[in-house]
Amino acid sequence: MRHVAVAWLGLGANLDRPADQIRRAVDELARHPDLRVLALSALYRTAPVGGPAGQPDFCNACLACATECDPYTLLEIAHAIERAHHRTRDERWGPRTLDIDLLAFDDRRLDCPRLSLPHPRAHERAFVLRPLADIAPALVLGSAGRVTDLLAGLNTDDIRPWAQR
Ligand code: PH2
Ligand code: MG
Ligand code: MG
Repeated sequence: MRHVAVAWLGLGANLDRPADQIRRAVDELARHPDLRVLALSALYRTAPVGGPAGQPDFCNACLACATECDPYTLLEIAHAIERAHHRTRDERWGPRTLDIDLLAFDDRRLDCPRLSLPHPRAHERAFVLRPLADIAPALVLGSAGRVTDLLAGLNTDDIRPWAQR
């Protein structure tokens, strides 16, 4: 039997009804034959970090899934779903209909141009750690440490439940 890995994904959107983009992406991941969704966080409204001034708030969430795929295949699945949501890559950290990032994959460490694991900025981003803490509080992100410990050191004033304005 092949190894079943657990992968943690971060989802973000701030264009074209962001929460609908996230909910549809979760459905698409759940329907994918090579993935089994294990857990989904709440949806959060988060202030944009980086990118152009004045871009809309993001909807962010995190999801855990089991898969027999390797990390590169999972990344390709994520990119295919982004493309189906008309994701364009015009500007770094600019507004987008859907972003799906691989945050961690078992306890694998990878550092290559296409993919780094754990995600190299996840440990410093409250918009990633707040939803991730819903589903994987004890997850260790490489040498950065445990999700809840990392989150405790960050300002979360700009992170609210999605429905609350
Ligand atoms: N994603 C980024 C850059 N900035 N800010 C928020 N609040 N949420 C995101 O998902 C996000 C961001 C790059 O992927
Ligand atoms: Mg991202
Ligand atoms: Mg991305």
